[in-house]
Parts: sequence; structure tokens; C-alpha cells
Amino acid sequence: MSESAPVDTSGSQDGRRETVEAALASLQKTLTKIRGCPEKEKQALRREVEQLESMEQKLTQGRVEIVVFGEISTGKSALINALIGEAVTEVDVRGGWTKEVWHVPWEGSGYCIPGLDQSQIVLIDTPGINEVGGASRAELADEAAERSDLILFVTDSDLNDTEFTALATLAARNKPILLILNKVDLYSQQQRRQLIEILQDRCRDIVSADNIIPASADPREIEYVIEDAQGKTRHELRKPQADVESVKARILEILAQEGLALLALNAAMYTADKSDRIAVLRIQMREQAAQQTIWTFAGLKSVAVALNPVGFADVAGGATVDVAMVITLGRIYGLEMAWQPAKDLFLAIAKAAGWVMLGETVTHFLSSSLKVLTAGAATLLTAVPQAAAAGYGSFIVGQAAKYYFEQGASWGGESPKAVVRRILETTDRDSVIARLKDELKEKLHRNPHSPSNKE
Ligand SMILES: Nc1nc2c(ncn2[C@@H]2O[C@H](COP(=O)(O)OP(=O)(O)OP(=O)(O)O)[C@@H](O)[C@H]2O)c(=O)[nH]1
Ligand SMILES: [Mg+2]
Repeated sequence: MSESAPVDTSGSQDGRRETVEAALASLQKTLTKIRGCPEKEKQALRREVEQLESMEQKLTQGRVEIVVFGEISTGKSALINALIGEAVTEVDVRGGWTKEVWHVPWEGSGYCIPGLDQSQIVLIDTPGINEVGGASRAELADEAAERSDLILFVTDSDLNDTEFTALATLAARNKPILLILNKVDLYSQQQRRQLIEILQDRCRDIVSADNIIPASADPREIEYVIEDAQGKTRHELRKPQADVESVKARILEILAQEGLALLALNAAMYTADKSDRIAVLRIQMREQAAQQTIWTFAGLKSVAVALNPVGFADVAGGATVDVAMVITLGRIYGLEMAWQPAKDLFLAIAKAAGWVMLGETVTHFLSSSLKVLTAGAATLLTAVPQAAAAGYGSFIVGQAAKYYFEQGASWGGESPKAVVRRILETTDRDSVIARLKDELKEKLHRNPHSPSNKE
């Protein structure tokens, strides 16, 4: 195995059980967390849930996954066939033959994790690492590497740069790697020795010397000269037996030493990585949903103010939209808020802002609203900037409420005033108002109750 792999080979049986239980617990904790998410997030995390459930099954059943990587035509599929002892996956002289990631149970391996009767080894065939046009295939192969417990990297000569880079990337996963020098039947004894030495030297930092193993998975036919009783000779082509015994022996040796620990540590690393990614994804989703909500409500507020200036002229009237926005935002962050606490939060934010932005926009608006009522469409358009400014007030309230929910329903050790001031300072007021104005104009033109459409 690779020297850096974090595997406790000295661990007692008890220690290994504990590692398995710890891995299982963290897996289940992550799954429980996702199951408690809002429906939309659960939908988006479906794939992650499937992956984690499958990892849970893998661990409890003791399914060891061995993934085979290498350039095209190096004999990856042939190696799997030779290990299993029958042609289960297709081998072809044409490069790029294997197009999918294949899972093949290795029935006759003779390996079973102690105490897990159902345990089995699965060999995973992958397309060549330099296979063209395979972005999604590369993703599948990557997922296979992430899940796998042991990696076989197949080459048929010295490593080229692509192979070396791929091998180094795989080695960084901290899993045991065997580097298989396949097709050794094509080389003389001396060439084999030389090649093995070259590989040991080049890969000394990523693969330990005893994990670099020669093999001939599908040796080329050899011409035999056969002499009959009369001394007549004839030529016959015969295929020598595959030789993958050293590969098989090394795999079984590693598994016997640390099979269960490998499985457990692997599941733990996989879960940690997935739960990090899930956390990032959830933050992104919430951020997106929250911003969308804020824009919707800010837009709604400016429409409401433009159409009903008197009702919305005081803060209490305008608060309806803001309180509804606060409740919706809370829900995005998994918090069910009743009307009164939501209103209190809105008032706290408005107070922190010193009523300035709200008061200012409302006063400005009052003067023009009278004109709207009397003069109709032309004046309405002049009222648009003020109505948009009212929407801007809601936009700020929304950003502050969003911050409050992100901090787990607190101001994160700051005062609401400091938070609101920072939001005001970092918000590009003009561009927010410009966007709200555009939306407002468009909506007023479409709205049958708009004064401009009543004329
Ligand atoms: N001489 C020799 N040829 C081999 C050996 N192993 C495989 N081959 C040949 O190499 C060619 C490719 O073998 P595959 O097993 O299809 O190789 P692969 O890596 O799966 O190839 P792709 O799926 O196309 O990426 C075939 O013609 C095999 O017969 C070996 O040990 N010796
Ligand atoms: Mg293949």
C-alpha cells in the first residue's frame, strides 16, 4: 500500500470494530441531517443521499471495491478477466474499448471480511484515462475512485506523463495502490527487471516498491514447434496461461491485513468529503432562494406603494409586505416564524436603520402620490422613482433579516445597527433602485388596476 495511507494495521479487532461503528455513525448522522432539510434541498441532494446510502450498505455488507485504472489498451479488462478466471468483461485490440464503468463481483476470490458473511470483492473496470470525449465518464471514474478501497493502476511499459499525473492524483486519495506492469510476456527477463526498476525509481514517493507488480493478463500466442514420432515438425500457435498470481496474492495480503479498517476509513473519508460538499451546496441554495425572495418582495412593495400610496404611506401599512418577507426568509433557513416575532424582527431592523431609508422614501412619495391620484399615468411615471425607493427599503430589510437567519437567528455578536449599517454601505443603492424601477414600470403597464391603464 502507499506509504502515506492512514491505515491502522496494528489495530486490534476491537479497534477495527470501533472504526467501523464511528464511520457508520457519521454516515447516518449526515443522512439524518439531509432528511431534515426543506423539501427543495432534499430534492437537490437526492444524488448525494443515494451515494451515502450505497456507501452505508457497502460498509455494513463488507463490500470491498477494487477499481482498475490505466491508459487505453494496457489490459485493464484483461486483468479483471484473468483475476476472475473467465471472460466477464470485453477485451479488444482496438483502443478505447471499455466505454462504461463496470462492476464485476469477484466470486472466487476466497476473501471474506471476518464476521461479515455477505462480504464480497467487486472489481471495477473503467475506460482508459486518456479516452476522448468522456467528461461524464471521467466523473464516473472519479466517483469510482472516491468510493473504492484499493486501486489497481495498469501500464504496459514505462509511464508517460499522462499516466504519471493520473497515478499521482490517485495516490493523493490515500488508498492502497498497486501499479501493475502488464504484458510482461512481450519483454525479455532483463527488460522486465529494468522496467520494474525504472517504475520503482520514478514512483518511489507514491507507490511502495512491493506494490509494483508484473503480470501478463492476456499473453500473446507463442509459436510452438512440435515434433512427431517420425521426426517431422510442425508449427502451432498456443496461448500461454495468464499470469496474475502475484497481483492476486498482493491484493489478498492487503485485505487480510487491513480489509475492515480500509473499508471503515474509506467510508469515513467519503462521508466527510460529501458532508462538506453538501454543506456548501445548501449554503448556495439558501443564498439563491433568499436573494430571489428579497427581490420578489422588494418588487411587490414598490408595486403596492405605487398603486396604493395612501394605505402604504405610513410605516405600519408598508410593514405588511416586509413582515411577510421576513417569514418567507425564515422558512428558507428552516425557521417557522409567527407573525408577531417576524414583525418584531422587522421593527428591530427598521429601528436599527433609524427609519431613515423607510421614512425618507415614504415622505418623498406622499407628495407625488396626490398627483398620481389626480393626474393619472403621466404623473404615475414620475412617482416610480419614489415607489422604487420604498422597494429599496424592503431590500435592505430583507438583507438584514437574511443575515440574522444565516447566523442561526442571532446578530452574530454584533448589534443590529452595525449589521444594517454595513449592509447599507456595501449595497449599490442606485443599481438596486434602477432594477426595481424597471420591474415596476413593466408591472404597472401590465396591471389592469394601474391608473395608467384606466384612462
Ligand atoms: N501480449 C499481451 N497482450 C495483452 C495482455 N493483456 C492484454 N493484452 C492485449 O491488449 C489489448 C487490450 O486489452 P484490454 O484488456 O481490452 O485493454 P483495456 O485496458 O481494457 O483497454 P480499453 O478498455 O480499450 O481502455 C488486447 O488486444 C489484449 O489481448 C498481456 O498480458 N500480454
Ligand atoms: Mg477495457
